[in-house]
Amino acid sequence: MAIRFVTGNEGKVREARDYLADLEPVEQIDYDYTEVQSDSLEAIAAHGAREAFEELGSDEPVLVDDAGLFVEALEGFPGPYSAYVEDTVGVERLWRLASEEENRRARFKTVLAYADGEVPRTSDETASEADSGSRAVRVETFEGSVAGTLVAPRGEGGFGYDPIFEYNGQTMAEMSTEEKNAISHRGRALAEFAEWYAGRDQ
Ligand code: ITT
Ligand code: NA
Repeated sequence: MAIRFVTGNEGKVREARDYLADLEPVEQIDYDYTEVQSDSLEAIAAHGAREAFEELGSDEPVLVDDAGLFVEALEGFPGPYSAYVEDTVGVERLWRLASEEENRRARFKTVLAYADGEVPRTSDETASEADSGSRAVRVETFEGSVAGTLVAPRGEGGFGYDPIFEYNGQTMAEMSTEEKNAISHRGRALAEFAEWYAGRDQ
């Protein structure tokens, strides 16, 4: 069964497809789930996955990915506001802000939230109760993070903040999708997810 990746970000889909190629096909779905106001990527992603699964109908599972760049010297800014900051001031100006600091360390984090309808029926629930009313939803979350250094923009690959995020001498925009997946926040979260997914319902 295909997994519906609910995101407007094609870069995320490319990475998930590359990573999950042997597991399941990944289909991109454009659905604007409510991004709850929260400092927690996990809360945002879990809420989004539940809502998308409920609203989109069909039994195909959904995946949501909420990510952020946390700059140490800027108290974790832009963190959960990373998409807003990229769209407004942009990556180049965030770099200029960070370049004023002696400490250039930063961390990328992502939370993948997966939702499907496979909830075991509880023992006190009758069959007719289970078949009527709202759908049961199971939500599982998977986290990944990577520590790196902010640098002046380099590289043409990747997306978003990749050109200013350096890991082991290379920016993530200088890496192939496979190289980035091997070390990135998303690659790590995808690894956790793939392991759980392969053993689910056993
Ligand atoms: P969706 O919410 O539709 O999935 P988005 O791009 O808005 O897409 P996020 O809110 O999770 O996604 O993204 C936070 C910001 O971080 C946004 O500006 C992304 O471009 C950026 N970002 C996310 N993952 C990244 C990665 O692996 N490398 C570089 N930048 C990334
Ligand atoms: Na977003």
